[in-house]
Amino acid sequence: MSDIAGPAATALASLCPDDLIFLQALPKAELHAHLNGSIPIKTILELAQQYSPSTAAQTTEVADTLEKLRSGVVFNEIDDFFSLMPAIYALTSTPEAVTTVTRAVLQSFLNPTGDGAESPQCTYLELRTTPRATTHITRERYLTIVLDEIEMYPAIQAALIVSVDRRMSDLDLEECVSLAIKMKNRGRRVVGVDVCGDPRRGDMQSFTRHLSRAKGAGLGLTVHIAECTENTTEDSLALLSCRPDRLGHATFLSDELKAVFFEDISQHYKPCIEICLSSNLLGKTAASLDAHHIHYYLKNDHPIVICTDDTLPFRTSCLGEYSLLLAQPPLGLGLSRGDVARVARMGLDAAFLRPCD
Ligand code: 6MZ
Repeated sequence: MSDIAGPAATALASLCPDDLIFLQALPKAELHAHLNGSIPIKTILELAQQYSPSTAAQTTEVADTLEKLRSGVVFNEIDDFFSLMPAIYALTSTPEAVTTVTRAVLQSFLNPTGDGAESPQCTYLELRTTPRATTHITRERYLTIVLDEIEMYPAIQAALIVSVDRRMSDLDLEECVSLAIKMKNRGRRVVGVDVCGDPRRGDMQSFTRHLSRAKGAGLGLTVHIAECTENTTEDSLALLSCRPDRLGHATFLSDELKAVFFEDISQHYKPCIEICLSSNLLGKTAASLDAHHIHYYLKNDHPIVICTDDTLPFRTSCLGEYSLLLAQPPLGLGLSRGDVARVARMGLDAAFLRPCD
């Protein structure tokens, strides 16, 4: 079996063989996966062997991060996640490394898993990444490299979402959104824009004109929203004012906002919610499966899609996340196979590039 651990692995291990076969055969869309958070551990360790750090501090940071990733990161606060990124970025800053990680991530999602099943983790992948300029590459080159790898797969299998980070300046946002639009207009497989990054940072009001421009250019829009308790109503309102097609997490979206936006049928607004169960459980934004906001969306027949977020630190897989739906409580939600199939269908329907278009 693949190298997953934690709640997803426990749920997976509890399934009977028939349930496992059912889940493996189920067509699934992975619509919320961050490229640099989804690097297979084997690949990141290989990159570390070729890495020549420029300072002693960098050597220590990379070694510490790799040790955490190897043994299982303990998440007590949000910084336990975001502090992993500098070392991962240090290892993935050259064009060659970007090619290597993109290829490895695509293979891990789209090629047969090698666990005895012929099926890949998912049938369709919208991979997202933040265009990153380093001393070795420009943002445009970064995106070109990622797209070159994505486009090795048929359009029905893989596409790119360009992420912008909540910490970005107006100028950086302008550049990233322009690049996304330019690539799309050139026929490259960019299908959407995402807002991600440390949820405690940034002024989302100043993002809206950029996000609206992306939407106006025909790109899908998804935003991380109400991911932590520090996110204010104003923050969520600014993001919702752009009417994103999908919402990432939406963990702490207030009942009031849900009622105004989703339950008022005159709004005609049902953005698909990207649900990342292991990420929320391990990151401690959800106290338990029982307390998870997925219940609200299931009860209200609101579209959701089941996603992995960052398979590297959260040590999960698409199969693992779907196991959390099917496994009996307390290991999983105990949904029926019919309901799990219905959830998977909702995910496929929420893709920016409809796999069956
Ligand atoms: C917010 C997240 C995230 O873009 O370099 N990222 N942003 N919440 C999350 N939940 C845990 N997980 C990942 O991938 C890494 C970047 O994705 C965002 C962060 O900005 C992180 O730096 P890329 O491919």
